[in-house]
Amino acid sequence: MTATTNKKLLAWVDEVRAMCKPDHVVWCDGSPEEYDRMTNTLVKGGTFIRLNDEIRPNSFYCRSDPADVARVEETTFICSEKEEDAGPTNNWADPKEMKDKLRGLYDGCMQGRTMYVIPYSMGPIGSPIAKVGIELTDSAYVVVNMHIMARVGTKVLEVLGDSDDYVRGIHSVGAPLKDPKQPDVPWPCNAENKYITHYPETREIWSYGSGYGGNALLGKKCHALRIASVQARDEGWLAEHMLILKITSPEGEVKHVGAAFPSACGKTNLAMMEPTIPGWKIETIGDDIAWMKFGPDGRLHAINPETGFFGVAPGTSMASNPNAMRTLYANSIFTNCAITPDGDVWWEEMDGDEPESLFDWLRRGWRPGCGRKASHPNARFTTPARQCPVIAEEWEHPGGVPIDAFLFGGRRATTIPLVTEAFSWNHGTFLGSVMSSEMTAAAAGTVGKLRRDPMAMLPFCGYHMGDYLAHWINIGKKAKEGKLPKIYYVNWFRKNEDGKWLWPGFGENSRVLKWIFERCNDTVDAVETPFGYAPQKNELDVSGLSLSDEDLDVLLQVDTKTLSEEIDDMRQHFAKFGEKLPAELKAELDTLEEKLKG
Ligand code: SAT
Ligand code: MN
Repeated sequence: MTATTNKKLLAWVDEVRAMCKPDHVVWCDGSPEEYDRMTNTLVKGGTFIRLNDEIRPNSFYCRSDPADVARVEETTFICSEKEEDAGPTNNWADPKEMKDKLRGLYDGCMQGRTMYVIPYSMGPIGSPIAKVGIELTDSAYVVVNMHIMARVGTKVLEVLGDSDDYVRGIHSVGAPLKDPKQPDVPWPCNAENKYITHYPETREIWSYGSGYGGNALLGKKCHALRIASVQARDEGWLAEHMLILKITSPEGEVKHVGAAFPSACGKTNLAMMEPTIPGWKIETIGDDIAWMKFGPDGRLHAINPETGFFGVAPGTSMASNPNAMRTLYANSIFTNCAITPDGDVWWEEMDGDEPESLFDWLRRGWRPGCGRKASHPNARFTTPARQCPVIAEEWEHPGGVPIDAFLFGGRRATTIPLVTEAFSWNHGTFLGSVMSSEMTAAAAGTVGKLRRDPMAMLPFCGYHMGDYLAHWINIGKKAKEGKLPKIYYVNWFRKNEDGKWLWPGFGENSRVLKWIFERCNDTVDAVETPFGYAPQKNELDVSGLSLSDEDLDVLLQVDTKTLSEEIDDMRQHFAKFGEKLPAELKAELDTLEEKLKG
């Protein structure tokens, strides 16, 4: 019995079944019983290890194939009808050719496996900002992760009804079990043939070969960013790689902030931060993705389309992010960290002493000082947002929350100051368009290399980046006077000449949020620099911090010399967008260059 009479949906599922030839088709109902049944199956099959129920209740440990540990950007494609619509920063392939190639790979690719039909809603079911997707997958790991990350199951089919308005996703690990006697492996994948492909015009996603993270949990980056960014452009809203947080002042005044940082640059930490300044409160709405539409009040209102956090485990601790640690106390899935002899998980920089011995993410024995990392740097936890002790009460509000400020930032050891405020919407769009970061392990590639990553959307924008920037400029034109969020550029990662962090970061970032809050209320002055308005030294609250005066100077300073040296690189970055580069952004770059010449 299927829970829908949607003829087109049934026909599509049947078509994919005929192509992939699974042994069974199962429609996911999204129930807790289904979750238990499937986690038990994953334990029996050797993919999951149940963690010690007394330490980490109802939680599971998982190790991926070492050849499948992160998003693969080289084989992620935007298959728009026209190549120019994918733009210079995306891989493009002709949709027909790509589909022909994938049909070849998909042919019989689910033999010996079950094809699960996962109806999901990104955003509260029935919210005017939410969207439905259907993911067909042969990975039980994907099903249980999707249970945590999105609203899944029969209730989604009910709201969908007979509508055609949903994103169609096909996912296969690409590892058929052709011989019934062939034993399965704990982490099936097809390491040599990974394809993450998107068809923006037809709102489709075809993914093959990888079972990891954003490659496989199609609701996340594939749908909520790459496909949704195209829908957002068409329909006049924003789909962004942003956390959403709520900040309450000691006087009880509330503001909401959206912040874009590249993967593994601390979005989860900022979203759940425990402020160190007395009287201020920070609560979480989302840690990765924001969908925003203009509300009846003319302001941008944001929802978190997800229901869970797929966060980087190493480095997460009671010191760096206590609220994440409290969230993942139970009912969570841990992938590619280490496991202790008493059946708990461990990763680098977790609290307390290093365990005397454990098993690392590659199944080898591990001891402190052995010279190897116990967990993969992109090891992840999947944990329910509702368990977060600082989740804001309005986090599932169908209308979203009004956004007061946007933050852009990345990892920059030099040049970029702690915080600057954009002069205007266009200037803020400019700052976002040239934002840059040292690369992390979240994507396969060179860690530490500097790349310009506009609005942290470089790997996630489903269309031409020049058109995307123009969409930002247009949002500015469309908005009513005074209704748009103010824009800030931040950098927590500045280092001194000895390579030491200058800013303590984590909960201390609340000091910067406080300044931003006060700027939004116009209750604090700022100094004008070529890069934007910077805090006056005595107006950033650093009371109680052991921060030398010189270090604070360096942190707040706009280093005109090193910034001038980047102008050429910014021009080259812009040159890629050709005629699609909005004139407003070129003008901002010219102005910056002039100002830096002083
Ligand atoms: O693997 S994900 O794309 O979900 C994580 C990330 O890169 O942000
Ligand atoms: Mn992300």
